[in-house]
Amino acid sequence: MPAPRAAIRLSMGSWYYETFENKTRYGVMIRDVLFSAKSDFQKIEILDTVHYGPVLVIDGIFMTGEKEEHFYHEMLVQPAMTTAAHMARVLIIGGGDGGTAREILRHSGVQSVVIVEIDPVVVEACRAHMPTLATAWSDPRLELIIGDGIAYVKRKDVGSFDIIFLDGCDPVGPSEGLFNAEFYADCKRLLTSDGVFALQTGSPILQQELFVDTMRTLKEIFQRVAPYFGPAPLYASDQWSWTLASDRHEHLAIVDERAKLVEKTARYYNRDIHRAAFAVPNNLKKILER
Ligand code: SPD
Repeated sequence: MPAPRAAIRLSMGSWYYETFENKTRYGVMIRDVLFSAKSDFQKIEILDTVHYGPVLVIDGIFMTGEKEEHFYHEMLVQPAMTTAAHMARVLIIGGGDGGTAREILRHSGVQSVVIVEIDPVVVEACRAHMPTLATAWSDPRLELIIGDGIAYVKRKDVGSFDIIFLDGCDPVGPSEGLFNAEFYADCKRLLTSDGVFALQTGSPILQQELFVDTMRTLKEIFQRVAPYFGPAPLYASDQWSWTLASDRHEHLAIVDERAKLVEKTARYYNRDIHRAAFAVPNNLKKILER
């Protein structure tokens, strides 16, 4: 559980700190508070910060910032999109800020994207205050369902999607049930036989136990589990991980035409980054081989 946060009055010139699992602290200088509300699920704030511009904070944890979100969203999405056998039907669980949908909808091969977000306040606040993430909402291929992703994956038909993205928070509060075998097995059931599941798998430094447990759980369900790594400046320890899980997908078989299209506008992703990101550091290799 994250440490309880003392109530602080935020204003121009205040420092705002994320205390991460009572282990580390990272702070940003604030210019303004653009939005602050308590929804049925969580506390949602959008802070205008000096370095990162508008930053979405949920229950005191940094989620995404306009001037750094490309690292996370490009890396969650593009390794799967540039290598998947098929991409017509895509599902996003979470992702109410819109960044993941924006990255997916760069690809003309996508026919439909369903986004299942539990909290409408996240969607409304980000649409109003983080416009660079909100460009996908007017795309007719995108359908927003406000609801519980865990319940959604239980009731959908087998083989409904080519790719599923899990774009959740840390495994506390409403996101807790998104980090377990039952949920992963439901996602696998929804995928076509050559489909791919892409998810954020936390900090390999500060959440090493969570990372290793997630790899082991995914391996019980999927034949192929390929973690990869990259920067996420607002997240604890900066180094972040994502994972592609599947039965048949080739995570390094990049389709050049798709990658070239992404490279025209991407701020971080390119084919060299893609290949390098799947290199597993020695300390993790040893733990994962045990
Ligand atoms: N420690 C924060 C992890 C949050 C990961 N998801 C962010 C959602 C961005 N779309």
